[in-house]
Parts: sequence; C-alpha cells; structure tokens
Amino acid sequence: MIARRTLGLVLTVGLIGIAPAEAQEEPPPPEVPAVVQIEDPAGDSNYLNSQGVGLPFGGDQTTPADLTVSDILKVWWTNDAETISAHFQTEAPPPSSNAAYLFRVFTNPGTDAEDGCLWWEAVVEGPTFQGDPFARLRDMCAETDPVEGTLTISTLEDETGVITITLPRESNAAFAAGGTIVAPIAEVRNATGATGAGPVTAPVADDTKVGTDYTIVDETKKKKKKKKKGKPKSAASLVLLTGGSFRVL
Ligand SMILES: [Ca+2]
Ligand SMILES: [Ca+2]
Repeated sequence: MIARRTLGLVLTVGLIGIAPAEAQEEPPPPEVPAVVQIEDPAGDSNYLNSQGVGLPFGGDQTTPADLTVSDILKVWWTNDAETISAHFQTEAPPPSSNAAYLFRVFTNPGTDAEDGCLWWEAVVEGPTFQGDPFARLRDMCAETDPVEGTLTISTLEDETGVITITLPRESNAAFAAGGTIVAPIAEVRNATGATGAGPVTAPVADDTKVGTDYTIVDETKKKKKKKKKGKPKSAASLVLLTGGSFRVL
C-alpha cells in the first residue's frame, strides 16, 4: 500500500509538473499615437451628413443627442513586417444595444477616385445583424475577391473603443515596403440583416473629412555596436580600485 501511495504521489506531482501551458494573454490594447491619419469631432454621430450620396448636410455637426459606439474620433494605421492594421477609435466600444455597425475607411483613390480603391470594412455585432462579426478588405479597382481580415475590439482606459482591422501585408500590392495608404475617408453605417443577405449598410451615422496619408515603415535591423577594445580605465577609477593610490598608470 505504501508503495502505491508513494507512486500515486509521484504521479500527482508529475501531472502537476506537465500541466498545460497557460492560456495566451490577450494582446495589449492599441495605443493612440500622437499623430493619426483622421481626426473627427465627438458628438456628431447623428446621421446629419451626406449619407454617401451628396445630401447637403456636410457632416461633423455636433448635437446634444448623439450615439457613442458609432461616433468616430480618430483613425490611424500601424504595420509590422507581416501585417497592416487600420484602427478606428470611437466614443464607446461595440456592441451597441441599438444596432450593429459597419466601420469603413476608403483609401487609395485610383480608377475609383471618388471612393478610393481600397475599402477597409468591419461589421461588429449588434441586435440588427444576425451573423458573425467580420473584417475584410475590398479592392474595388482590381475587382479581386475580398480579403478576410482579423477584427479586434478593444476598450481603452478612458472607456473609448478601438475597432481594428488587420490584414496580411501580402494581400495587396499597396502594402509592400514603402507603400502608402492614401487619402483616407471613414464612415460608420448601420448594418442590418444577416451574413448571407448582406448586411444592408445604411444609413450613415458618422463620416469624416479626408485625412492624411500613412507610409508603411519597415524597421531595418539594428546594427550591433562594436565594443571598443583596449580602452584603459580612467585615472579616477584606477585610484578608487587601488584604494587611494595616487599612482597614475
Ligand atoms: Ca464626423
Ligand atoms: Ca465623430
């Protein structure tokens, strides 16, 4: 019996020793950089804008009553060697109890100069959309299939939200080294329906003016500093080490 107990103890210790690896920690929320590509007023998510069809409301009109999840504050891009991300900061993070929303930013005017060739899109969950949230890139000039992206939703310390669309750099020629994300314009629309049938994306809750360009930056490998050879210690150090000797070598 003793031997069995001992074996049991060993096995228990052994099992503890090979416990599964800890669950992966959530990545830290994105930091809002000092310089962003688009800045938009808070308090103007009220549908008073052109609705994407030139209605004469101008946009960016703040009103006492407005929505928060669909209120764009800032839009910016980041990239690393493998991916590029578009970030939308909003007054509050999704989901909203009112509706699901489409977050979209048009960039890179080309042959589709009015709206931009690249449509970065994310549909977040909400009571008006019966489908899974998704993120994607549509190249309206190349007319290729949409590229599936990764959707991330974060809450910052100030309770604002960040919706992030991340795409592989290899998914579009514009994302190559030295490439530029040009003339971004963002909007948030109500999203209604289901995955298979849409969703229908109207009306426009908030939109922005044209922002500034983002140039993709690739970090170059840092050069290792060569150690300086043979430099003698300073006289002061030498004095200290030799316990007060004034002899200078
Ligand atoms: Ca606006
Ligand atoms: Ca806004």
